[in-house]
Parts: sequence; C-alpha cells; structure tokens
Amino acid sequence: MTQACTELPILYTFRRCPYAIRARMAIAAHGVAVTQVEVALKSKPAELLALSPKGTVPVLRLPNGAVLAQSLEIMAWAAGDADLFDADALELLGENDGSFKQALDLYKYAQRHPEFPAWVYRQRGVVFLVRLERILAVQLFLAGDEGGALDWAIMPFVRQFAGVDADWFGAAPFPALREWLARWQASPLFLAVMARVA
Ligand SMILES: N[C@@H](CCC(=O)N[C@@H](CS)C(=O)NCC(=O)O)C(=O)O
Repeated sequence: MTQACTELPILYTFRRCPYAIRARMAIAAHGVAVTQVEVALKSKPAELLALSPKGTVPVLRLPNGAVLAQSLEIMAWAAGDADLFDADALELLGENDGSFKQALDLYKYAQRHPEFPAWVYRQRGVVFLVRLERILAVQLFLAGDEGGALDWAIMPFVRQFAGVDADWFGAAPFPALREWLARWQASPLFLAVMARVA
C-alpha cells in the first residue's frame, strides 16, 4: 500500500537571522509542521530566489504555492491570525525593525563605519532599549503578563544587541530587560528553534 505523502510548507531560514528566529519561534510555539531549509546567505539557492527575488530569509512556501516573504507575515500565518499584532504592537515593531535594527547593524559592524565610534551607534539603539525597559519594569512581557508573539518578534534583535558587548549590557541600567532576555534565552522554545538542523 502506498502512503499518501502530505506536502509540508517549506521554510527557508538562516539559523542566526533575527527575522528567521522570530518566525521559527512562532511556528514552533503554535506546533505547526514545516520543512526547514537552512540557507547559506552567501550562496542562496535558486529556488529561494525564484520564490522571492529580494532574496531575504525567512521565506515560507505553502503547499498551494503561496509565498510569504516577510517574517511578521509568517508569524501571523503560524498563529492563524491575520491581526496578530494590534496598532500599538505594530508601532513598537516598526521601531524595532526600523531605527533599532539600523543602530544594531552599525553598532555590530562599527569597524566598517569608522565615521563614529561604536558607542555612538550603541547610543542610537539605547533609545529603544529604554522604551522596552519602561514597559518591562511594570509587566513581565511586552504584551502584558503573558509572553507571546510580540516578545518573539523583538527578543532576537535585543539578543544580538546585547551580544555585541556583553559586559556593557550586563552593567547597563536595564534590569527588567536583562531579566526578560535571560528568561527567553533559557526558554525551551528559544532553545528548540536554535538547535542546529541536521
Ligand atoms: N523584512 C524582512 C527582512 C529579512 C532580512 O533582512 N533577513 C536578512 C537576514 S537576517 C537577509 O536575508 N538578508 C539578505 C542577505 O544577507 O543577503 C523580514 O521581516 O523577513
């Protein structure tokens, strides 16, 4: 007897990419089955570029041929909720994916941008960290008392920022943010999505 072969959605991902991490966290949290394809960003597979010529990851290809090429769309798809993020969340995400991500890239690769010392770029990102600290000083998670999509969407970026200079982050005036990050970094969900795909 031949067994029916059910085609799974295919997620093109890159292990350390913060956009891909947020997508994988949402997919794992909702228990959605996908086939993962780990992409080398320096030699992207032709099939990925055919699906999404902009060539970023994550990209999700659904069995019906639909292609989701934005991490936040993939998160909403995993949750089965097109309105996963409300207006306040979208505003916070806009700052995360916009000015904070820009500052993160400059800070992380400051030697490639010698116009300013690294601390100047770091200071640009600190504006966002101050905002997160204010939220987390009064509630455990970014969306309230329960963790969820908003945390998953922002945590991978804060993790990268913290990792540029762990000593600085460890001493910076962000105790609630540090605790939040440590909690997510130790969470079974995060550890599961960071496991290396064979
Ligand atoms: N807006 C996109 C951004 C995704 C993105 O920029 N991903 C990076 C990796 S972290 C990428 O693929 N960059 C292309 C490259 O490095 O060639 C999303 O939310 O999915």
